[in-house]
Amino acid sequence: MKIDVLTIFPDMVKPILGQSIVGRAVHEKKLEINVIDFRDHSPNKHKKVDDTPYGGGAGMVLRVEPVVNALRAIDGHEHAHKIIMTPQGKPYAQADASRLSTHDHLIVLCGHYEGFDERIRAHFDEEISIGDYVLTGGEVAALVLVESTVRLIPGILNKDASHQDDSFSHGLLEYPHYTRPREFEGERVPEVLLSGNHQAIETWRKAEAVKRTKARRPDLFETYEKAQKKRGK
Ligand code: 6GU
Repeated sequence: MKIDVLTIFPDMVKPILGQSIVGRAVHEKKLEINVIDFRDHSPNKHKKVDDTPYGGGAGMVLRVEPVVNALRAIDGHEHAHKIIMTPQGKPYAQADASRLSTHDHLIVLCGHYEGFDERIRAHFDEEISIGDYVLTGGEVAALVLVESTVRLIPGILNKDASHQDDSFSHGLLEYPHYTRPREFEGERVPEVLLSGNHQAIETWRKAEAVKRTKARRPDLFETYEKAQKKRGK
């Protein structure tokens, strides 16, 4: 997969993408990430990318030319899936990460300022928000999108199966995990996990996942139950 991130703050995203699973995937050439400063594509001699809004009002608006020029300079941009990060976008969820992980080429625009010129929208395929709160720009949101998407590409995680158990992938939160020591300050690891009985362990983990989801995320639990009923369980 190739991902191009369009931003005016490349240093907000570059160092993060060099770390951990994403960094390793890039290093192993399983993934190509380019961080593009679209300020370099401003037609303005001062490289300005924003301007005051027509009709007046507070704040600045991102101009259309730097963004569209930067977009057109990307190799293969015609066939790429193009996304704008904005609080006005579709609320992001695991199913979106899964869907995006199947694309060969993503282009991700980080929005900024009070807003962007409305004519930018027509050049992109979808708009995504990572939640109902306001960030100063789309950079952190783009990192969320990239990290959650990249880890789902086959061959990127250590074990191919390690995201099969993820919270959300089956509609349940994950079961509790334990490692050594067996006892810490009087708190013991549940006996069943030491039993070596794989059937009993699986049953316990499933029950704990259900209990935890019911308590913490009744919204997810309701969706899960409905899906189970539909499947005749
Ligand atoms: Cl994608 N951008 C900004 N600026 N704020 C957000 C967001 C995106 N998602 C949630 N809040």
